[in-house]
Amino acid sequence: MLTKIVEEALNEQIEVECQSSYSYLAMASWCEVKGMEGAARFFYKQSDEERLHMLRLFKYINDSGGHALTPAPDKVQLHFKDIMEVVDCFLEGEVKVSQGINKLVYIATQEKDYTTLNFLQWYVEEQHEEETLARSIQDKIKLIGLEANGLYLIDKEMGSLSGTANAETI
Ligand code: OFO
Repeated sequence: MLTKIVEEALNEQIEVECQSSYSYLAMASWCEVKGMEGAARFFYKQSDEERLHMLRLFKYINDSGGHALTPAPDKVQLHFKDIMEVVDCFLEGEVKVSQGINKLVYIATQEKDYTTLNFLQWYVEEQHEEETLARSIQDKIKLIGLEANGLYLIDKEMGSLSGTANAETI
């Protein structure tokens, strides 16, 4: 059984994951219209994953006697200067999600809710992987540069990342 405090905190995280899903959808669309099909595939997949992270929280809250609340996302950034800005925003988004997860872990600890703490471990690991991924893409873009050939390589690289990542289910 969840305490009200934990339930509210989990619902706040639903909002964060939902917001990420919409942000990445906008990034995917921007990449697609710029002809970067590989990067678009990458962000469509990231967007889907964030939705699954949100649904995982829905299921957990409802199965634990709480009520998962469907969020209304805020407006997201639709236009970007270049692919570097997109990836910078991606990393920023992941850092924000990690902060939310860390806050949740803190609250669950304060509330002595060990079941929720256990549930959150998956998110802790996931966030570590996602931040690492975003930083590695940032590093590669810096290395390759944004000239014509560079853009082609970055797109190819990001497309291959979307193909190799594990499929997730809730
Ligand atoms: Fe769910 O935010 Fe990253 O993966």
